[in-house]
Amino acid sequence: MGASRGYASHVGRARRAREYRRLLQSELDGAFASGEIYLVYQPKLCLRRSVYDGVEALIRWEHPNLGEVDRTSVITLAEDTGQIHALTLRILAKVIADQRTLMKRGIDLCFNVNISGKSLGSDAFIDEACALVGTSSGVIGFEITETAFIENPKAALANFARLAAAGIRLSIDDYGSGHSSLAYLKELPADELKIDKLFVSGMTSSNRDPLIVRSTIDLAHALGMRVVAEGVESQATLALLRVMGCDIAQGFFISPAIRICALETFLGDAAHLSRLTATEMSLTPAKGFWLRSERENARAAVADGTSP
Ligand code: G
Ligand code: MN
Repeated sequence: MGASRGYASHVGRARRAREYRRLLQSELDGAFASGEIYLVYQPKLCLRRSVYDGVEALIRWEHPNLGEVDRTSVITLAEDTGQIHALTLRILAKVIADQRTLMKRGIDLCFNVNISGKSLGSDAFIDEACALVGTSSGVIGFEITETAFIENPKAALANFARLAAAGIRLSIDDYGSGHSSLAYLKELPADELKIDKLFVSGMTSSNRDPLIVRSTIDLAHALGMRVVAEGVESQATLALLRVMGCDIAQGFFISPAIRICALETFLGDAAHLSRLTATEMSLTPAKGFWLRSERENARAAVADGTSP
């Protein structure tokens, strides 16, 4: 009896999930046009020059009946239905228009767009994307995860090189969380490596995360890439990233993703920027602790008599 009720509720859930997908799929195109789907921008802070040097565009879908639709499900759905290329091109066109609006007001920022692995594999998508970027007034960046190279590495690599040749700034997104491979780092002409928030958000409460972040910063620098830490949620993490020589920080501590109208106000908030870039940020334990390996710290603790 219990088993059959369990089965029935499973079937019910699966049916509801299918209906939900069908509903969203049929509404996806119209939702962008009507403004239910809109873009928000998350600022990136340059730690060397103490300025904002770019923003990442993210989509939001506020459905009138379903509420906020999870961003990842929208992307997965669009990938499954083949709508992803058209959706990304619409996002890109809107980003270029928003960038031009800010440019007219004297704000020159690099605007980043997330590109699905499916789109990286499509020559037709790359043609259209390059043509659109050719109409932009500033620097456009594409963020691409390493998983984009798994299905058809040859086509993805060739298209990645085409994007680089078109002057698009390329970032390897969510580094370390998926199928990270040093072989890709060796091959890809990327400008930027974005360390996944998985390693960054717990950096000052874990022993290993700061070591992984520090080594990744060194690795990326050795390969000539700038490093962005994603998921910076505290002052201590920001201070530690600066000590480690990280180039750029992004995360809720700096700002969540905000609408274009709020972005201009945010960028003009000098008091917030000076709090974020204050050189005297506190770091506990002291900086040396975070720059040493676990073994060196254990040895130092024995020498100081502070070892348990
Ligand atoms: O895959 P990608 O790294 O592009 O995704 C960015 C996502 O990370 C967005 O959904 C955004 O809301 C989320 N995000 C941005 N900053 C932070 C942060 O400081 N902490 C956490 N947990 N999530 C964040
Ligand atoms: Mn991204």
